[in-house]
Amino acid sequence: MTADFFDDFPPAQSSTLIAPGAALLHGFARDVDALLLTAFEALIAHAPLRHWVTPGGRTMSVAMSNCGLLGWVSDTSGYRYTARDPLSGQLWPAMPAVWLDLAVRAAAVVGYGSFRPDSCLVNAYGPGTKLSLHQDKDESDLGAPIVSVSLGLPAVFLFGTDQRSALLQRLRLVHGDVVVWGGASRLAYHGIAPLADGTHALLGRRRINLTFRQAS
Ligand code: MD3
Ligand code: FE
Repeated sequence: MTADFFDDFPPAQSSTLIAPGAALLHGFARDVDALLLTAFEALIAHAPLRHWVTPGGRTMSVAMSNCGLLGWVSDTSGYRYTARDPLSGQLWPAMPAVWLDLAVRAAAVVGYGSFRPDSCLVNAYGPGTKLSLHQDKDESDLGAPIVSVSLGLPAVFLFGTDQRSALLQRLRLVHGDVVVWGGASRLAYHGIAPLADGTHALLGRRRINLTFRQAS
């Protein structure tokens, strides 16, 4: 068996229903990974990755940036979406066409043909970085799904239900995986376990996650 065989496994089209309303599209982003990364480097040159402070006063271990009409920001006064990057005072960079196209195609595969994200939150993880259990509910239309794209090192994604106390499922997300979170999963509590160290061929010791949202 050669390495070439495994390069195409699992097939890009395969998908798994991981929770009611949540579909994992295995490797859906893999064939455009280099294009996604080129746009990522350009984006962070204009809106650098930074560590927000939570309303509780803790500095997040995930480094973040945004693109699109709105960006997700946090400080001691709360979480919100803003049109401008608080760091520079500039509008967030436009959403790269290759990113938008990928997110729209992924949502359409799962039945959200009218999904048009106006915001993309970029999350960067290094070894040990985690994202604590939370819900995403700062978006105005909770009927719209969120599309997430995983690149680089694998992560263990934790998710439950809309009840914080629910038992958590663990799911490994690898380079190129795309998840569409809609329906009953939209308000599920979720987080990322501390990232295991490793080296990814394209991204090195990093994991990048793109979450596409209809924020307004
Ligand atoms: C389920 N990001 O940015 S992506 C986030 O890998 C976030 O960086 C994680 O949670 C990351 O808010 C997880 C998967 C994800 C994103 C949004 C969701 C799952 C979700 C919203 C609702 C339910
Ligand atoms: Fe989230």
